[in-house]
Amino acid sequence: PFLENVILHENFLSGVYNTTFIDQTPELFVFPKRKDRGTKMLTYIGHTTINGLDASGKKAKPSFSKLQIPKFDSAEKIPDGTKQILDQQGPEGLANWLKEQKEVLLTDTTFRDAHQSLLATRVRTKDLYQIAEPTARLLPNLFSVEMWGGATFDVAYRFLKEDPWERLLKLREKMPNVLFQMLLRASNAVGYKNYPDNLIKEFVEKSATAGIDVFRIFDSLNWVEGMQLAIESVRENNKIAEATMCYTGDILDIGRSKYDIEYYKKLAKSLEDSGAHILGIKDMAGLLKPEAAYQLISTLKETVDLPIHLHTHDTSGNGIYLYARAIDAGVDVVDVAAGPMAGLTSQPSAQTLYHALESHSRQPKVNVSAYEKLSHYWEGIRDYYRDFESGMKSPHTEIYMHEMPGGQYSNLKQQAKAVGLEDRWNEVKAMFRQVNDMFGDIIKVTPSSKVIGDMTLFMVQNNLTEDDIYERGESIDFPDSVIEFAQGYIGQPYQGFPQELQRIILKGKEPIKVRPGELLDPIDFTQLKETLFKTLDRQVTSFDLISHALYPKVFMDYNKFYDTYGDMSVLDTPTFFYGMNLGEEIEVEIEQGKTLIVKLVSISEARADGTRVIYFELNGQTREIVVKDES
Ligand code: 3PY
Ligand code: ZN
Repeated sequence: PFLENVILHENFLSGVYNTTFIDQTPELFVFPKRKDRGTKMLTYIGHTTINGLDASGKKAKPSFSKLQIPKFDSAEKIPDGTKQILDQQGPEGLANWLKEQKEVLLTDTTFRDAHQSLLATRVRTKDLYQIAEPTARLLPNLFSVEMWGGATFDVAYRFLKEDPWERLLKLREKMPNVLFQMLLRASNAVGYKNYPDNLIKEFVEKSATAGIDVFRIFDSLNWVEGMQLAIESVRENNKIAEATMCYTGDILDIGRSKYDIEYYKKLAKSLEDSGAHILGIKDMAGLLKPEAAYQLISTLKETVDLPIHLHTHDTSGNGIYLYARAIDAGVDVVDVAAGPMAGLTSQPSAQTLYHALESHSRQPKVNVSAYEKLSHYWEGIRDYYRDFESGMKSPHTEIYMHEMPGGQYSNLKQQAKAVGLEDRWNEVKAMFRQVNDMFGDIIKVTPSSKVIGDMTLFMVQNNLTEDDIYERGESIDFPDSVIEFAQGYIGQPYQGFPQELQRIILKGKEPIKVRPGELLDPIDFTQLKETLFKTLDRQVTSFDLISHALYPKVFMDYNKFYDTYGDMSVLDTPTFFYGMNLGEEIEVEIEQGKTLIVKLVSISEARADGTRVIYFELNGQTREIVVKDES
């Protein structure tokens, strides 16, 4: 600290120093004390109390009802489930078992896609952890729990200030019986761009070690070449490769022939040939209509010899009906969420589907009253995250026109608002579809959906029409993601790029034709480990290395937060988001058996330098924390 004090001192920085500098500058010998855990935590609570989360402005902490966690006898053994079948029979054995089941099976997405699509991915590990064991005990007949991947990885670091690997490890411990499933964006892993091959392999291997069993692998352009490496890596780890096709368009619309039933048949066949154990169908926007679901599943059942797993979003309100038709056609597994976390941009409700299939021969074997018990818990949790709701209140059938994925709708709306286009949202939706058509009608899912979204906002904001792009395109600077897409850096679209538009966007740059991963230098993990060890000044795990390789800045920012405040995943969610109210007392279990009692006693007026003093009691002892009021 002495050297740091010297080189950061303003006189030293401005060159005003000589041999008397040290004698005359006693503050060089004042070293910041390493703060203890309690002080760090109070600093976070104080900061959030005064400034709100991310300096978003202080909001009073609402009062929430007590969470309803189902009780169970912990001495009783957790019933076996699909995880034991995989462990005993391997992925092929599991796939065969699946094909033999008469009833349809369920994947519960409450821990991942449901909150990604309804609550901007904000549900914290603590809230998942405390319901994990009750879920394992009450729903042992699930096919799988989708609980990782997609946007949950970066959002955990970025906004929740927690480690996604820890989430996986902790949940695995509490749910030893049901398969854990993740969403893997093939060569984009859990990111928004292509990564080097060795990073993808390493990511798959470590995810498998940490507890993932089923990898739902998709490519954002349905480009099978871009998925092969991920499929092979999953197979090498003896886990389940659910190779997935993304559904777009409408096979019932004969006027729109690009993605017809033949397209999906060929795609299914090549996914089977690539080594899939399960065929996934990912209807990320909820465009699959009931009759289309029936035709698609019946046809694919005849085309491939794989179990079929269907995923949809209930945005239009047609989710249950399309599942019912898919179930008639023989689909093996469908994705649902617990009632309070279902519907609209999320998955259809598990309980609704159960009741809809009353006296149907394929009604799922789940305990519906157990689902209701778990739903009491989720009702409370959803309320915790009320600030992250999208505002969609009723079924949204316009989805069939604009085709935005469930997870993107609220996001793009926020982005539009941020650039002053809130009142032009209807125009934005229409433009989204128009841009899709200009780009040759592409598959839209992370990250290709982001390309369309970026171009849409760019055009609406700059009042550009399609004609403007062709007439004045040479002088237009397109968004980076659009240029990267036209260069082939997120893969090759089916039937290629529209050439004229590609030429205008690239302005002489050469597009690539190969897999981007082939061109990227491998990550040097040994070197990275040394560098990180030095900068973080702690032991570096292989999970840290992967996270840094995927998201260098996000990962380093998270570590900085951790150094300043410590592990804030221990706080209850209302305190994490809102801080504390005056006079309030909370308990924080900072490690097993070690609980701190925190009371917020008083807050001073802002002082001349804009700071406030906050008086807490920590286990009965007064503590003062100084926080800058950023309002
Ligand atoms: C993701 O990639 O995160 C998705 O959920 C895409 O639908
Ligand atoms: Zn989804």
